[in-house]
Amino acid sequence: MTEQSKHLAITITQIHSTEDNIKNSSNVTSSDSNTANCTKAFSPLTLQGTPPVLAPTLISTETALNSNTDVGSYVGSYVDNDGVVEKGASPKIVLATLNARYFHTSFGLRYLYANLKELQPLCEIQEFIIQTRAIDIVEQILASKPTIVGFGVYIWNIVETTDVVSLLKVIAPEVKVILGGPEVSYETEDQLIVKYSDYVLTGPADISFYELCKNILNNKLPDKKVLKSQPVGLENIALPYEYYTDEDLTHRLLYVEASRGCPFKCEFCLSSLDKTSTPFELTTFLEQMDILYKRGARNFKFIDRTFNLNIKTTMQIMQFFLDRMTDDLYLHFEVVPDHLPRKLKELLTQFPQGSLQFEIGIQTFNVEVQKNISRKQNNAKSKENLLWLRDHTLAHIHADLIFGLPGETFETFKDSFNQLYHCRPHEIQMGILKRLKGSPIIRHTEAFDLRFNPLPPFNILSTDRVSFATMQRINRFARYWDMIGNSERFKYALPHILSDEPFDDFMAITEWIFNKTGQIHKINLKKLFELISQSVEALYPEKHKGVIDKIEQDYKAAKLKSLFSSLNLYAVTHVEQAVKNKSLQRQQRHLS
Ligand code: B12
Ligand code: SF4
Repeated sequence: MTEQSKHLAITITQIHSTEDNIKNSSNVTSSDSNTANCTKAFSPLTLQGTPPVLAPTLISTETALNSNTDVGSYVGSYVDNDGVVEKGASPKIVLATLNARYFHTSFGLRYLYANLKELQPLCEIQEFIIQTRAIDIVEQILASKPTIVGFGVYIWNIVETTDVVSLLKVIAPEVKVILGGPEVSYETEDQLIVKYSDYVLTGPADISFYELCKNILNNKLPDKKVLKSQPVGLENIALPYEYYTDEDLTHRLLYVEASRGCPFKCEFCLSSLDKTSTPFELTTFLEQMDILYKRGARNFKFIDRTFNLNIKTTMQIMQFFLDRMTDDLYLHFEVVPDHLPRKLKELLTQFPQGSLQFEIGIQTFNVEVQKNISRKQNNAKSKENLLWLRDHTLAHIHADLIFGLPGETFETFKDSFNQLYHCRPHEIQMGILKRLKGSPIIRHTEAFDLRFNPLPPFNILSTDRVSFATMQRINRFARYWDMIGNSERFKYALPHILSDEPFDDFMAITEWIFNKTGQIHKINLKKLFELISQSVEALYPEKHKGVIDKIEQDYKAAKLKSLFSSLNLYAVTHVEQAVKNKSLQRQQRHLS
């Protein structure tokens, strides 16, 4: 933690993974709780003064409580476990979540924090990563002596957060635990984590979290455990951008959103439950972007579900960044491919190399499957635009497919992959369908015999048209494609290896490598070069000679230390030679 971030109300509490503290949730026997016990009723107040604009001027919890900031009637007395009364202590709210990796920031928690009004000085954000041991997370949270702890719960952290909450409630049962986030917003009552918690606040809780905390601190305890956030107009929500710390700006991904919601209805996606997409007020949004930019932010990830919905707004935002272009500015947008009007195209051609990444959901080109999942997509236009983006812009194109959708077969998926490959995106990410709680696709479970993993990430295991074995083959294909295709490590060789039917070719390579290694992870890069060469020699001997030069080109670009000539590039010859050597040895033994 930097010296500066220590003084911010947001503490990015990253207990970095070391061998000692990674996932070894030992049993807790400690009664060593230092958690405070609130003994006084509170009433709300208004925080004086205007909120700070830049993160470096944020009020730290300590500063707020020791300064003239009026948090008067929230200040009460606490009894710790030893019965010692801490006079003048204040209730504390900790907002915590476990991010997928350090690089990711929790945008949702920053919204809750931004909207806490007079309670904000009592609150602190603590972000962790899922690799950290639950017991260490609990220790860190309880060190802040919280009265309330709110957890952001998502598909990537449900298992680990359940561990954390269960431990926390054993050690400090008096701490009120509030859960929120998409993973606990649906099928709520059935979840183990919910049993351990005090309250669950479903849906976007920007304002409702504040209200619930206020009620708890005023001893007006809700009579229900599961509470629903009421819809709030975006104009009533305070924006969270000032709560990105300097550390976030330099080392982490900054999520931003110019709009919320999606008007489309793709059934595998939680955003299909939104009625429409609503924009944030553009001038205010751009002012915030400008502040971030002036503070040094250069890495912006827009999470708008469909960034190019309202072209006028899209263009204003893109022009805003184009006017501020630097070598290190990086913008990520999710776009629908069948909606790129001429004016927007013209603007896109002006962005330099490395500045734009487009994430483009294709999911499937199969019209029947698209119908099954209520996805509207103009396939011809999408393909035309993908090719146009590759030919006329320097944007990095990441395109998504989903395998396991209702009605999809091995053959139809193959066809989608081949079509997409010929559109030349830099990356094709093959996601496996997941059963997201609340997503409408669940209605197809019986009709298409969709069998999902009961444990996170709830991935599909088989359907009426795809066996488990086939699903595993595709999983391996996707994994190897990430290592070989998406990594661009074989950008010279791969186009010479794959034919007009790239799916079949790459599936053959996948199976050859898997049969030989039994591994889909931890294949070192030097070995991968050897395996590619050997698989081409075994599967497509006529291509091998021509491809070796290209593999050498890729090898040079990878800047690995060993010489290319030292690689073991021949499978068949080596196997044949080895067999010959063995029989020669046998003959010699026999003769001697
Ligand atoms: C960033 C992101 C990620 C990041 C992780 C970020 C991190 N912090 O570590 C990465 C890229 C790793 C990721 C991965 C995946 N993600 Co994702 N991701 C998102 C994304 C784009 C943005 C999240 C966000 O900031 N939203 C904006 C804020 C304002 O909304 P929010 O986070 O939901 O927070 C609000 C409420 O949930 C609530 N809330 C949040 N926290 C708390 C806490 C309390 C106490 C309370 C009361 C309320 C509350 O109030 C907040 C303010 O309104 C969303 C889509 C979206 N636009 O939301 C998908 C989304 C969250 N992801 C989703 C999915 C499906 C996945 C994947 C499974 C996709 C895949 N590969 O197949 C993987 C996970 C893989 C795994 N290991 O399990 C789903 C949700 C699934 C779920 N039930 O959690 C979403 C909603 C996409 C969708 N539309 O379907 N993802
Ligand atoms: S997949 Fe994309 S377009 Fe479809 S509902 Fe989800 S966010 Fe909207």
